[in-house]
Amino acid sequence: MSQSQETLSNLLQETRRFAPPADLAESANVKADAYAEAADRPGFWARQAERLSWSKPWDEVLDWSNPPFAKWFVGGELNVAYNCVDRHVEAGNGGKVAFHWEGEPGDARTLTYADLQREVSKAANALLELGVRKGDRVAIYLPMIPELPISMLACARIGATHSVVFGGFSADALRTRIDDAQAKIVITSDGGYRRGKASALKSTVDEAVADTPSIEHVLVVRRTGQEIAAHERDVWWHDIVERQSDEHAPEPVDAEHPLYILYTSGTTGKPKGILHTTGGYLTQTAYTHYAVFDLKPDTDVYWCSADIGWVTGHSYIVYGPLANGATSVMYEGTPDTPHQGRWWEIIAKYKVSLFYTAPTAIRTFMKWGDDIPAEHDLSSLRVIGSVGEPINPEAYVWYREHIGASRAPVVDTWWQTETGSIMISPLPGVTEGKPGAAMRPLPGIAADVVDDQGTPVPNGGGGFLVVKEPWPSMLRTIWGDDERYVKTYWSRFEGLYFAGDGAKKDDDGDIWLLGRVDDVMLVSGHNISTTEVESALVSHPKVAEAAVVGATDPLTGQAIVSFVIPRGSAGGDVEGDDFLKELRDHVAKTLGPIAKPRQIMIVPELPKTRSGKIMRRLLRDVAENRSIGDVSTLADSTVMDLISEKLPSAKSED
Ligand code: 6R9
Repeated sequence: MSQSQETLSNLLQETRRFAPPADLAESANVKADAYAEAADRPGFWARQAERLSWSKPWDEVLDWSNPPFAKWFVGGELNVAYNCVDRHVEAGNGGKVAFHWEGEPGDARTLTYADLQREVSKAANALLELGVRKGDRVAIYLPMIPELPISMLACARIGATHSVVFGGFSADALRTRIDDAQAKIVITSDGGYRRGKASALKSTVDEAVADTPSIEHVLVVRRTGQEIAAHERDVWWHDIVERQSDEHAPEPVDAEHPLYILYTSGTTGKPKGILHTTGGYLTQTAYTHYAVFDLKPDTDVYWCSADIGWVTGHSYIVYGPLANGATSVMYEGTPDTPHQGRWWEIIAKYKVSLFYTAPTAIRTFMKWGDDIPAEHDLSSLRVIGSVGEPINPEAYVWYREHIGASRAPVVDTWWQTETGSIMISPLPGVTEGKPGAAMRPLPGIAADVVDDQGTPVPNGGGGFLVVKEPWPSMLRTIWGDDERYVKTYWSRFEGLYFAGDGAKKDDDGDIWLLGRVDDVMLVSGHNISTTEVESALVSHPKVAEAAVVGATDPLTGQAIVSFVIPRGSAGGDVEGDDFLKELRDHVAKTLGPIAKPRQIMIVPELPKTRSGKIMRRLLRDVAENRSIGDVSTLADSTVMDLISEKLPSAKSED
């Protein structure tokens, strides 16, 4: 973090506005009065908790007597699987589709709510037979197949706490997570399909559990049929789950019972096991999914393209949509298998109306070209969302035009693994959208932008994004480490949750996210956000993606170094001096001379985490001519070689 007392400079001016379509505004689930209705926050959340079925009502909405350790819906009892599955069957919706599942090779499965009830019950009975009990931890290391949500719900059904580990993580990463949570079993599969090939998972689990004393069994789903090494601790899913009774009475648990642990790597050090509990988490995921996507459960088809291994998948593929009785699409594979129009083909096939994806995917589609989505019928889409990184205004406008037919509102949703659900977002039937802005805290959420001293910045100012009041789906602690929880999130500013992100308020008081504060650059005494410079670069018609870092500079303290991927359609000489000068001038014109990059490197790819976030730390190593640091969390470890090969094309201003 920079040492400057100055807050973030507010450089980007964006004047485009997009009002909600009249029919959507008219019939929206949540209207403008929601903000005023939520002025009494606990009262508001108590009303939202009525969306769920409680087996025992709560006595108190919020206990905040021991901050930052919150208890929501104190004394209440419920079961998450009952709320996500059984109650919809009991209401007569057993025949309704919960998941249209699409495998990468082209196979498909349809699971109704009644199917889900039977499958989850059988899996719950199997877990019990394997000795899993309420309060035990279960590690889940599966590809995007139906057994993944089924396993999560089976855990919730018996009161076990799941820890889903993304299927792309290494044996080492899996082992540390199993050890930290002391998981009793791990659920995996022989393999999964990615980029047209069957890739192994079970062998990674074998390697991980060779040295994890807490693991008693490995439960294995057969997905690809590939060979696996057999061990005594292994149990095939089809052997044990299939012979179970398809009836199981869901076990009510306390509102604060641990639902899951999800590890987030943070920037350095040991991964943090973010703990989410039951009643508050399900209340806020259900409410936000209903409000932000304007879900009409009887007519909408919803698709979130995230992997369930990340929090977005937990909250907006599994828990929020199922609590709301939604019909969802779930897709196993990559967007370009077997061709670059696969996602749009899926949207047309299932007539998806609500779609949720990430800026990294949107920018990739921009790079591949407008003609690809244009070949598919996307007219069913009515709300399209974004999450994971700041969405550059140009990517927002492209998404709106080429995917949303210049009609569907874009909802840019800001939140974190730690917040559990969406915190800042437009409401699609209310908000006049601004490209690049997450806009306002949702009803019931108190977030603000503060300066170094924790004082709210005025409109037009930039600083640190904080949350000022507890919220129902907040993390409760870091698993096994209360002290680290307090230190990491609640000690930078007295009494405030600090999220690690920089943000600004525009002249209307709307919030724009500016990236992680660790990435902020200090140039000639000005704090400049990487996001704004990246957005300026992406606004050039020949640029598809850009990443920006600050590199030590004798003259200015730090200087701006950028890495640019040209659009597929760019044409001409995109490596030559003229083009680089054109880009530098474009940034100077858009943001002012202070933001002009010292150096621009044209690269074929950017280093990203497996959830698609740009890893600026590695680019800083390149920019400062250091040897490149830890690349173990990169999605594709060869990317740094591609970038290093390109280095001779780096041009600097003389
Ligand atoms: C849900 C998720 C959290 C971090 C967060 C921020 C960035 C997420 C964003 C966004 C700008 C948005 N982030 N959504 N930045 N605008 N709409 O991504 O969780 O993986 O824990 O990442 O992602 O930096 O702090 P997680």
